[in-house]
Amino acid sequence: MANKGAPKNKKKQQLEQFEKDAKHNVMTTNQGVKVNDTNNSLKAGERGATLLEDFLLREKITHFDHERIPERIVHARGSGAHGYFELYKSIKKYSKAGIFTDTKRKTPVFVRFSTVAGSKGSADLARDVRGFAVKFYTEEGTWDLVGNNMPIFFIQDAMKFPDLIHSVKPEPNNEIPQAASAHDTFYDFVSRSTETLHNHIWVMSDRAIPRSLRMMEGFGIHTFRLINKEGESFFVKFHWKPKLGVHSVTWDEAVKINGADPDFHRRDLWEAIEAGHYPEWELGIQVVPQNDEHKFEFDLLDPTKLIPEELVPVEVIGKMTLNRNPENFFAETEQVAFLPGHIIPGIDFTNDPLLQGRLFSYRDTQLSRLGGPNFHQIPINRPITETHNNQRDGHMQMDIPKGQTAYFPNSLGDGCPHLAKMSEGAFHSFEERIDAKKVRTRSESFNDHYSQPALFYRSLADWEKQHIAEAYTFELGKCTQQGIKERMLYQIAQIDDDLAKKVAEGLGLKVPKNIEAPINQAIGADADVNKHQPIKKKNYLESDSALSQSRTNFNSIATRQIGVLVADGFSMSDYKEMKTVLEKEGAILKFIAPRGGTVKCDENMEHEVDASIVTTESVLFDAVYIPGGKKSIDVLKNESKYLKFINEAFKHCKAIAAMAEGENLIDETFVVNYKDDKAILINEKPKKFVEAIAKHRNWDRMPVASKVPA
Ligand code: HDE
Repeated sequence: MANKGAPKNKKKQQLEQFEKDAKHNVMTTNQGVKVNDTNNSLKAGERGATLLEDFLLREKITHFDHERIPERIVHARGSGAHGYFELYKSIKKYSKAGIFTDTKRKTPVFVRFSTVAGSKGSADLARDVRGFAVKFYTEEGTWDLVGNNMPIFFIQDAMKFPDLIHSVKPEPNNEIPQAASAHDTFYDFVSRSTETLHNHIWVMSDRAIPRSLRMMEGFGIHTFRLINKEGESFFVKFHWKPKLGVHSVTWDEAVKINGADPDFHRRDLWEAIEAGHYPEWELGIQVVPQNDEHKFEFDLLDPTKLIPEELVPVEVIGKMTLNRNPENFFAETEQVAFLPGHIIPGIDFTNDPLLQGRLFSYRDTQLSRLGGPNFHQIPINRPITETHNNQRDGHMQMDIPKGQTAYFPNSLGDGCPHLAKMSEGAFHSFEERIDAKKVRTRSESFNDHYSQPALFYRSLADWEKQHIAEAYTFELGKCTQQGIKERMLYQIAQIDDDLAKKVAEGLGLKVPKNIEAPINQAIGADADVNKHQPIKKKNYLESDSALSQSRTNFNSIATRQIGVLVADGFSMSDYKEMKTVLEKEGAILKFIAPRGGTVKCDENMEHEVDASIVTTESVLFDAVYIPGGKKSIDVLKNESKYLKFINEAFKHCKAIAAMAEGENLIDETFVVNYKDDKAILINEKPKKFVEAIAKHRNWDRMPVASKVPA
């Protein structure tokens, strides 16, 4: 089946080119010595021992022995892509950064998406936060915006990060569970650290199981500063808004996708880019003038708080497009080093205590991950600007610095490199006035731990709320300690009573009225307990519509995967009519037949099969289409895997369309009420199917769909 711009063609071209190039290349050692046997080691006689002298063997094996570098302690599992950023309009009133003032620029970027808790080889659909790290190679130096797909973080102070991560990682005695938060140590920590509850409820929401990396938002999380030419500072939060909208799968799908295709997100990103469906995000900013710092009910420096868009609207200022896959996963996606400390003139930090700690941690981690202080010389980490300074030597120095001087000031080297003037674009930190005592404490303005999780929950549609209740029930159901579950129930009740009751019912427990204090203290510490207790929930905003996925874009079916269920004898005219309309809208149709190879239509023509029913699963598709054709339907009706395919699509509230005899196949399944279901279309025009797919899911179906035993 010929899909427009299908990945296969490009791949073929690349392979041909590779073969062409390879014809001119002769195998050599790393010293350039030509090699004529890479299969046999050097031996003392045909059946004799291998000789130590064999430098070819030793070079090959030694290199292989050292192929792995330590995986990232967090965000180990990731997928990357190249692209560019374009500015729609200058924001020079806020920032002097070239990328924010020059609308003619196309700034190259490299993006790495990731899960947090799992190892490098873990499955993509773990319930987890997703990393969303962007490296902008700007003309004034590299800027890294190292964010997540949720607008807030779990903790308020960098000091707690190792505790948070140790609690969520596999438990140290048995290294279980992999890439999962549903276990005792995590909830022991969360239930005792109320600042985590906001990010935690986002993790219980559908945001933690995205349909695609291309369909999730990104956030810089911390409040940063923008600095204009006059040296004025504005507080700013950064947002990435996906053009395809924010969409997720259900938990039942996530669990199944992890088995059917653990690389689901990585493959989806790769294939979309190969097919020329370049993912796009708009960059938005929320700007708060310096003088408004204290006008909110929460502290701008507290990374567990978002600024509701109802209070400060997001101004869209530019767009990022990802249009090139890496050539080599290790060299680029694995070796890329993001540092929140990589900033450029026009942007600056705030005193957010989490951000401040990150400014230390990321450089430090690269030293052990990438082996030394020269990691900036690895091609993916090199800035596009020239670099000149007096730093020298170290592990894996790739450059050959010239000259006699490596110090400043000098006269022997003509004073080079000279210091840059402000007028030449030198970086100058914002001169924030500070007059304070040195203290090891936290500001009391950070103590509101319940208002924003409650705001998030209130802002969601009913189906999103139900998913959250199910997620809490699942996660806590996996804990073994009743004390932990009860402490969590108490905390959930501080967010929403009704939610806590639902979860308690699922756990077979009661919501406790009280729990033993203190919660946020190190047990046995002498610090002032009350100072760190969460304060009572406030209600400064009833809801914030930007928080609900029910308000996202539903205007496109581009890149949606449509499973077309066929066997020999399927109706070609039904298929063609649907294909023409769906492909025009950018969807991708895939033939799923009882076997691989080809399948014959009712006009006796052969068509390539994309997947045999035994190699694929319903959860890998966004919608199902069943063309008519009696012979075809008679075969499909008798194959339980097809019935399961349709049942699951129904259970997951997906659009299903059938033509003519296709209805008989639907009759064999658990699909019910389909005459009233807007996303079950029998003998309808393709346009209706397009509309139903664009809605992503028909959540109204949830009450009946949840009863389907698939
Ligand atoms: Fe990270 N984080 N983090 N983090 N983080 C790392 O750096 C750390 C935090 C985020 O694709 C590590 O190079 C500390 C917040 C992303 O390569 C490490 C603290 C946010 C990535 C590290 C935080 C993030 C990382 C591991 C608390 C969202 C992946 C490997 C102070 C704004 C980047 C590495 C990539 C990676 C430390 C908190 C996002 C260990 C100490 C908040 C997207 O340095």
